[in-house]
Amino acid sequence: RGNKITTIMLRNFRNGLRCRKSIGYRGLSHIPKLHISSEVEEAVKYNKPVVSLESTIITHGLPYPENIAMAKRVEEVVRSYGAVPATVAFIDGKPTVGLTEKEIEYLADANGESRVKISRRDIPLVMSLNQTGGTTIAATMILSKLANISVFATGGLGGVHRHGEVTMDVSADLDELSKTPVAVVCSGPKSILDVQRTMEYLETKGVPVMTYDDGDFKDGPINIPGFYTRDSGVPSPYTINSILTAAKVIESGKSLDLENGFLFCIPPPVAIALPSDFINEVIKEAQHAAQALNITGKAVTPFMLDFINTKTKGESVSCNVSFVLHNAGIASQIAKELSVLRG
Ligand code: PSU
Ligand code: MN
Repeated sequence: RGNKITTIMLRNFRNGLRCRKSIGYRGLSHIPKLHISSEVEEAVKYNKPVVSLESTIITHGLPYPENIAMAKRVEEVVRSYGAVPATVAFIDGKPTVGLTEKEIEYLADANGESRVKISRRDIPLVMSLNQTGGTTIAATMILSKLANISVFATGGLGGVHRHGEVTMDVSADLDELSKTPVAVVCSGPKSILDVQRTMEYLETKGVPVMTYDDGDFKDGPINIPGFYTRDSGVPSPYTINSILTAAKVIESGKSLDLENGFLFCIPPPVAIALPSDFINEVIKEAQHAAQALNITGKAVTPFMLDFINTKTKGESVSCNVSFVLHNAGIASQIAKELSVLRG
């Protein structure tokens, strides 16, 4: 009897070994690898200007079909400036830098399938489960860095939410800016957030925040834009008035291997900015609705944006699209200036 048990134990032990070996081998070969499109890879290799673009705005920030139109137009804008666009996302688990048009359509038109909102913490799960989704600013910065892309354009930054000192809802975008050397060109944190605390947090984390002076500000100190509006009421730590300065800031950080990113806030052009009183009222309503419905965590921003879109009868969405296109133009110019500096 003893012998029989020993034989069984031995067999189980051998099976276990075999099993573990095969799981290890198959497991590794099934982990999706980083994919960089050949166009983007070439451009980076030969120091041509490249601008990366996020995709949570496609999957969760804008409604269909405006999302798909925006995703294509923003790439055209980047190209019109002579830079190469690199839209970033996870496609069936694969981290992808430089989506094809088909991939953009697949991402934007979910057709009832779920699309994940992917920030830093979500990445390993999305890869292991072969999920498809849009990358937040944080996740887009991570993949941009892996692809050696220095400049990234988008609409609104995540930040410290209102009452964040109680809820601790602070976007992972802010921590990413402290540890990943990519320049984010955006319209500032949306005024659905606590802009003052967002700035405090970024200061603590060592992130340079600069507002671009487009020449249309009245006299006086320049404030951070409030995304929909030119003025959030919160002072901007720095103001820059040239593309060259922006490029020099990025290169200065790189020359000392500072690991942090950079935040360039581009005020919305005067002609398309929304009046503060109007939008602030809508934001307050959106916030009350979110609280009443107990919306928390990563669902907060998409909920608020959707609510604001309905309340403004689509005006917030068309503003959002215009700002992204405008920011992409400025980011492309910064990327071009960087190529010259590095040339
Ligand atoms: N703010 C917007 N539109 C957006 C986002 C933020 O006005 O689409 C997206 C961006 O991708 C940003 C992310 O990185 O939401 C932040 O989400 P969270 O607060 O859950 O980190
Ligand atoms: Mn959050």
